[in-house]
Amino acid sequence: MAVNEPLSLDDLIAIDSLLSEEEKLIRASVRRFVRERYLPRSAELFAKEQFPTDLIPMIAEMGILGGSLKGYGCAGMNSVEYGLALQELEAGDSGLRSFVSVQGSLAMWPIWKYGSEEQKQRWLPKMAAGEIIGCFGLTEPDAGSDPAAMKTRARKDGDGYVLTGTKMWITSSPIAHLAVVWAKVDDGDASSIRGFVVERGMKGFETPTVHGKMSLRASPTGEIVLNEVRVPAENMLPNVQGLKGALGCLTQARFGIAWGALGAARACFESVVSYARERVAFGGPIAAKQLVQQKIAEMAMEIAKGQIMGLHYARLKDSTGITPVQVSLCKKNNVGVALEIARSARGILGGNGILLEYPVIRHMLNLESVYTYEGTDEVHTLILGNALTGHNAF
Ligand code: TGC
Ligand code: FAD
Repeated sequence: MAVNEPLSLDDLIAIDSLLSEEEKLIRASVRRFVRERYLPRSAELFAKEQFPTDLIPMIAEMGILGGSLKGYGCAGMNSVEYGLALQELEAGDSGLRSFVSVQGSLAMWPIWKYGSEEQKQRWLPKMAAGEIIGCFGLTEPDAGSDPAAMKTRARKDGDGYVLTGTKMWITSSPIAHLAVVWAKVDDGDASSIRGFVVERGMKGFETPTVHGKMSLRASPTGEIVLNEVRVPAENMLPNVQGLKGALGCLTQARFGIAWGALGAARACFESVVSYARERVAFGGPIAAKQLVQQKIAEMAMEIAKGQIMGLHYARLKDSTGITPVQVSLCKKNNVGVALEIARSARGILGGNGILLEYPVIRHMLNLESVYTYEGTDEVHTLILGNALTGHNAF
């Protein structure tokens, strides 16, 4: 029987007709960067738990650090351009995308949104250029899904604050020059929470690395230990108070993750289609077996639905705006399907599926973190449940 050339995912989804030339250009340049600069090293970086800091200048040059922000040396991309860039990065590795998400949405965005003009001028241009690396400290050893329960305290002291506490699971903290840290002021409740820019070199600030992760191994994860760190008042973000400050940053980052995760899913899909066309069992390529085709068809279907959802909400974000609940829908759906796709692809590769030689197990393990961070799958389910029923089930 004749064997045809396979239809590409891009052609199936046919999203290009809905994209501008600039959007396609950004996608192409990030895709090229990932293929040429990241993928040849991806397995080794994962195996050795290394983040490629040497690539930071090139990432900055593409305009993706704080890419969706306007002014202060940032590229001012629209949400589709930014989403496509993150998707291409995550087709390389979730750790690469995480680095960019944290820098842009969790470290630069709060300074851009809640900071004084002086703070913006001081930090943002250098962060966009990749000369200053930031991280975001919200989670604590005993407060992850429920950040309102944080124990970190900022005690008012003269014209500054003294910060004490421990933040856990902090992406990029081991390599960061500054940390946006959220703390309750004095003995206040969640309504007293403020954001502080804590700089490396401040006495009592340490960022020990978390070792032994089996996921996001190419992303440097650490703690932030604050031992009576004196932070001047001019390092406090003046324009927000309460948990909504930190949660506002998460809304930005979650949106990017919803796009990014589909990049990892696409990489798994492409790997598995080419493998299935070559791998022979019972006298023929496994691509010709109905059960394998069912899995491949379902993968493509879920990626297509996720892409269309992402595109819709990105356009909406740039026109009328989107709500945190809509962002939860996107994050939960796209990360959930990406993880299922990676697991299914792993199965199609058989024994080879557990080798780092193929990208699938790396993506699968990475997506386990993506499923948990930025609001676990359950947290987003309950956010949606609350919105749709009016009953808070937390
Ligand atoms: P709740 O009473 O619901 O809200 C407190 C205030 O915040 C407002 N708000 C939001 N604002 C902006 N964006 C959102 N997504 C918001 N969600 C809530 C809300 O309107 C309220 O404002 P106001 O003016 O009335 O004070 O707060 P709650 O304590 O009941 O918690 C709600 C819950 C559970 C949904 C929230 O705590 C939550 O999302 N938990 C998950 C925590 C989380 O996602 N952590 C992520 C840490 S960072 C990370 O993982 C980085 S990974 C690295 C990478 O990105 O690659
Ligand atoms: P918990 O909150 O203890 O949750 C444990 C389980 O209980 C989960 O399945 C959860 O869904 C479930 N659960 C909790 N509450 C409920 C409920 N009410 N109903 C039903 N189920 C519930 N944080 C940062 O601040 N900055 C970072 O840069 C950062 N980077 C990270 C990088 C990695 C690799 C990882 C793994 C995490 C990172 N995090 C970061 C932390 C991440 O956001 C938290 O792990 C996440 O929010 C979950 O918190 P937790 O791990 O404490 O789990």
